[in-house]
Amino acid sequence: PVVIQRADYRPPAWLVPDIALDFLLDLSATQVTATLDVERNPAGDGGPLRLNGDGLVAQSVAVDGEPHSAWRMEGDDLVVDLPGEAHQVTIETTIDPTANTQLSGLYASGGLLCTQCEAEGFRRITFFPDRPDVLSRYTVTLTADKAAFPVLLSNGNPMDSGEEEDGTHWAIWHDPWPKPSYLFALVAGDLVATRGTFTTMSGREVELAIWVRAGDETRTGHAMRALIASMAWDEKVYGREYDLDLFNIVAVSDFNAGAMENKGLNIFNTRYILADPETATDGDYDGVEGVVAHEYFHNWSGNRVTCRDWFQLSLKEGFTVLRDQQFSADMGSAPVKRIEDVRVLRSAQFPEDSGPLAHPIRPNSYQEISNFYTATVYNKGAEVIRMMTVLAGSERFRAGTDLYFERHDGEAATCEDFVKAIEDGAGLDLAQFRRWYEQAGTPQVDVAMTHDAASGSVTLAFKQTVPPTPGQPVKQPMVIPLRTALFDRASGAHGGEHLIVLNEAAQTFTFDGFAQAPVLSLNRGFSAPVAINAPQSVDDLVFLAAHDDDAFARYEAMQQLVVQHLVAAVEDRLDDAARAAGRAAIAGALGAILADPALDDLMRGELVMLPGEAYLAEQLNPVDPARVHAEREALKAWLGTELGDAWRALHDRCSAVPYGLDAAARGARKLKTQALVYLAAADPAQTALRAKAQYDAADNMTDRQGALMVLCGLDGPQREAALADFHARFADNRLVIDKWFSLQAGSLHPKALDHVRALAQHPDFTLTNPNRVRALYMAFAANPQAFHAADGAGYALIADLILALDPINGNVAARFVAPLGRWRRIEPQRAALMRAALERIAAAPRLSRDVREQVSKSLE
Ligand code: BAL
Ligand code: ZN
Repeated sequence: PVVIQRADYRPPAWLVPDIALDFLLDLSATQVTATLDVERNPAGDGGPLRLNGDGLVAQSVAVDGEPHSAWRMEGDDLVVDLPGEAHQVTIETTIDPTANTQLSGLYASGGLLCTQCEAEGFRRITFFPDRPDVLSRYTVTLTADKAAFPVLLSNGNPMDSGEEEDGTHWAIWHDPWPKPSYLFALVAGDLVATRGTFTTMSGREVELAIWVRAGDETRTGHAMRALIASMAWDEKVYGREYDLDLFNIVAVSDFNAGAMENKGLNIFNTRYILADPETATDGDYDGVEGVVAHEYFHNWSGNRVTCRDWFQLSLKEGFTVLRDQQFSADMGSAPVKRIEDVRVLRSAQFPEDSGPLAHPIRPNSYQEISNFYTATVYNKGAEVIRMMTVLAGSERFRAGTDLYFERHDGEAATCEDFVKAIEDGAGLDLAQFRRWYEQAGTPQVDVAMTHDAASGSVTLAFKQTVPPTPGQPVKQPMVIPLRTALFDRASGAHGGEHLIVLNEAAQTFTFDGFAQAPVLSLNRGFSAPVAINAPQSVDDLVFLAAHDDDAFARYEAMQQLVVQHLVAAVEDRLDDAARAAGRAAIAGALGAILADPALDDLMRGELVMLPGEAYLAEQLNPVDPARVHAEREALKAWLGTELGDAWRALHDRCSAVPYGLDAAARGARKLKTQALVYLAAADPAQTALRAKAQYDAADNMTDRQGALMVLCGLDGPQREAALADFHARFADNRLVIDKWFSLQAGSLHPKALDHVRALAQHPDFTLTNPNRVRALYMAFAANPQAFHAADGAGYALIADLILALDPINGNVAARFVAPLGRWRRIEPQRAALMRAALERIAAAPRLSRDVREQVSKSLE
C-alpha cells in the first residue's frame, strides 16, 4: 500500500489564486469546466503542475486558451509540464452524480445534487491540486433545469442569476475568501428555506437560511436558534465575527458524516438539523445545537485558518470540538455537558487508544485520510487544548487564541503553529506538553496517598506511564495537569483546590495541616484525559459521591464505586459477604442521590447511570464481555429491586412534569427512563406495563423512545404493539424510522442478533443510506450482549456487512472494522473468532483503501 508520511510534506509546485468553475448540472451527466489561474510557487520545487483526480477523464485540456497536448496521466493524476511563472489552465470533465454511491464529490440524494469534498472529494469533481495548502478564490456558475433544480447554491455571495428560454436557469456565486478545495460546495434542487438574520458585532447584517425539503421547514427552528446563538457566542467568547453577507445551511438525507463546514454553505445530515418535540429526543436537540455550533465555529477554526496538510487535522477539529463543547456548556448545564463529553471520550476514544488503530492526535502516516476522522483527532484533540486552558486560565488562553487567529488568518497552518501561538500569547512553556501531539495511548497515573499523623502532612506519590501503541513501543513522560482537592472528613469541606502538574515518571507532592487523613478528590473536572488508578476505599468514594463540590468528581466517585465492584466481580474476587457489602454501599450511595434535594434532575440522571460496558471492558485485559454484561445486569436488577419503591416513586414524580425544554423538564424525562431501566431489570412483567403506559402517554420523542427502548429489551405483547405503533406512526419520517432500527439492534433482548438479521431484510432497510446502515449495524456493534455472541455470529454479521457495503461506500464500511479490531483485549475464544472475521475480510479480492487499511492494521 502507498503510505503517506507527515515527514514527506513539500510545498506545492504551483498555486491557484483563482478558479472559475462552470457546472452544467444533471443527475447522471454533469459537465464541469474548470479554469485555473496557476502561478509557480516560489517555495515549491520547480516541478510540473500536478492536478489530482479520482476516476476522472479529461475531455479537453487547454493552456492560455489554446488546446494543449503536453500532459500525461500519472495514475489518477493529470500532470502538466508548464514553462514560466503563470498560466491559465482549462479542463473539461463529465461526471455521473447518480452513480456516486460513495457520497464523496458531487452526488445525487433523492433528486438533489450536493457535494462533500473533505478530505479528498474535490478530485472526484475536477482535476485540481486537491490539498489544503492550495487556497483559491472561487467563482462558480451553476446551470440547470429550473423545474428540477429551482435552487442553485454555492459558497460565498450570489453575484448574478438568470433564465434561458430552454427551461434552464443559472446562478453565479463568488467567494472572496481564498479557501482550499475541501471547502468547496454546491447544492442544486427543490428546497425551501427558513430564514433569519444576524447583526454582527461591527453592525453588519447577515442573512441566514436553512434549506430543507418542503414539509421539513417546521422542524428547523431549533437549528436556527442554535446558529444565531453560535454567532453571538463566538463574538463574545473568542472575538470572532462572521465575514460574508450570507450564511446558508442545507440538510440532506444521504450524508457520510454529521455535517460539513463548507465556506458560507454548510451541508448537514438531516439528523443534525431537523428537530421538533414529537420526532426528536432531548439528546437529538443537543446534537443539533452542538453540530450547528461546531460547523459555524469552523468558519474561523478551519476556514479562515485552515490546515497545511491532513496530518494537521486536529488543528481544526480538536480546537473546534473544544469550542462547541464550551458553547454547549454555556447554553445548558456545564457539569452535565462535561460528564457527557468524558463519557464519549472513555467509551469511544480510550478503546481506540488501547487498540490496533491507536494514533497520536497528529498522526505520522496514513493510507486513507478518511480513516483519521477519529475520536482521537477530534475528542482527544479537544482534551489536549482544554488542558492548555487549565494551565493558562481562560483569559491568558484567549490571548493565545487571539494571537493564533491574528498570526495565521488566511493561512494553512500546522498544529505547531497553534501551540506556538498559545505559548507566546498565553505566556506558557509548552515544550514538553507537545508530547501530547506526538505520543498515542492513554496515560495511566497511579497514585498513593500517605498521611503522617505526627506532622499532619499528606504525601501524594504519582507514577505515570504511557502504554506502548503501534509503532511507539517506548514513551516519554507527559505534562498532566490534575485539579486536586483534599477533603477534611469531619467538616466535609476542603481548603481550596490545587493544580498538580505532573511532568516526570514519578513525583511526590506534600501538603501540610491535616490532623486526619483527608479524602482525595483528583482530576476534578477531568482536567487531564488520563486513567487514574487511585485505590480508594468504599467509604471515601461514598463520601465524594455525596459531598464533592466538583460535579464531575461526584459523578466520578459514583462511577468508580461501581467500577471497582464490578471489576472485582468479573475477576471472581468477591465472596458472598464482599459482594453483599459492595452492593449495599452502591445502593446506599444511589439512594442518597435519589433523595438529595439539592441536586437538579439533569445531574441526578448522570449520577444514577451505571458505567457502560465499553468503559468497564477497558479496565480488564483480556475481557470476557459476557461476564461484564452478566455482572452489570445482575447489579442493575438487584438495585432495581432493592430501591424499587424509590424508582417507582421517581417514575411517578417525573411522569407528572409537563413537557418543556427547560432543564427541570428535561431532567425529569431523563430520570423517568432511567427509573424504567432499573425496574425492567428487576421486574420485567410489571415494568412492561409501566413502560407501555409511558409510551402511550408520551407527547414527545424522549419519553416515547425511552419507553420503546426498555420495551425492546423485554418479551411480550407490549413490545410488539409499541414497535408496530411506532413504525406506523412515523412511517414517512426517515430519521425516526432510523430510531426504530437502532432501538431493536441495540436492545437487551436475547434475540437481538436474530432481530438484526431480520431487519436487514426489511423493506425500509438499504445499504445506500449511511444513516440507515449506522442505525442498524452501529447500534448492533455497540450492543455487547448481541455483538459478542459466543459462537461468533455477531462478528460474522459485521464482516458480511463490511464486505457488502465496501463497494457501495468504503468510507462508511471502514467504520465497522474497529469493533472487530479489539480482539487482542478479548478472551481467547472470542478473540479467535473476531480475528477469523477480519481475515475473511482481508481475503476479499477487492477492498477499498479505507477498509484495507483498517483491516490490515487490525490484524498486525
Ligand atoms: N470537517 C468535517 C466535519 C466536521 O468535523 O465538522
Ligand atoms: Zn469539525
